[in-house]
Amino acid sequence: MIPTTILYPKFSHPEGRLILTNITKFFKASVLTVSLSVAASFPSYAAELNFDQWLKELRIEAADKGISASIIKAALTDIKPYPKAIKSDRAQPEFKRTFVNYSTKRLSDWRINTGIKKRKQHQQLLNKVAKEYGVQPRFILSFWGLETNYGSYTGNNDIIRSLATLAFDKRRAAYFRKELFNALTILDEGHIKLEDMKGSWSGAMGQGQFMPSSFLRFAQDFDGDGKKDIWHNQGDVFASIANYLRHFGWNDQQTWGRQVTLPDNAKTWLDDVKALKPEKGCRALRVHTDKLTLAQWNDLGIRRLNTGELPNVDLQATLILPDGINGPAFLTYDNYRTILRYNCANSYAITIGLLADKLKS
Ligand SMILES: [Ca+2]
Repeated sequence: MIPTTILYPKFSHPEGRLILTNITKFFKASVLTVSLSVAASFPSYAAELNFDQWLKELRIEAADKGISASIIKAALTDIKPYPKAIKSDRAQPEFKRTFVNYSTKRLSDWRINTGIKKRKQHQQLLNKVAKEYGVQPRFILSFWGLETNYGSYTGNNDIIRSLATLAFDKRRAAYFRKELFNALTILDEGHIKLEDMKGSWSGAMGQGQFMPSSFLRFAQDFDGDGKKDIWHNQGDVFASIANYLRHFGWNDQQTWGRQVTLPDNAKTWLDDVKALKPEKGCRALRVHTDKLTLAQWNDLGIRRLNTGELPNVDLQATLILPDGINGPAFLTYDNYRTILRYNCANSYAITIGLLADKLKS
């Protein structure tokens, strides 16, 4: 069975939530502004006619942008909108489930055991990438495992067709139009063949689920064959994930955070440590506390899961209670912020950390 995480891989890129929010808004708005028959049977015949006209204009703009004629002809002719790209947002498990449900499902025995096998299988390559980019192998494995089940499911949607559908759709047209041109640039540079350029319905591609803009900024050609092949080449996949994390400040001398236990009196001081001025950045941080040192957390009675005192190291951490005060508690370090750059969701980021812990050699 395919886990839900890969049925909805749009969350696996940084802009995912924003896209969802906007598409959700679109659907809410569409009930009021578009006739029900059109909304239910998108694309309508009229919409298809409009789409063809729109595509024609897009081809002209692509040529203006310097995309080669052969790519324009191959990629932007005879395509139809993808109803799936619009429909796929309708059921979103991450909004309905608690952190514990989300995380338990993803931290399956299969995912952990496969991760351990993959770590052994790719040990040399992982170590090489880890050294060059400064990201521990277990974190590269964790993103790979959570995003695409270690590359075994990267999405079967034609990227150009998906992006064209979403660029044609009014709601986030500008964003997806840019991503569409980015995708054409990737084709033009010869990294992947058109027929192999597959991914999520929202345009996230390859084993690390990069949006085209992320590809152009961060994808790596680790094996030096001239192609950044994040679909098939293991070195390119690992290096691209690591390069993304490095760019957003990963520190391989630290971990992500840890699960902790709260003292019985936590309720009495929780309000005092609530973030008055939440950190800038993704909104998942708004539900974290202020940053305190581990020594300060220790003084407040926070302990490791095994009830021992917190490590005596000079680190700052925020506390996050993803399911409230009666659920699990986590202290998170700077690398946690980097994980959120991949996908701005606490459930996701904590699960990445917990899976990485399980994949430690
Ligand atoms: Ca390569």
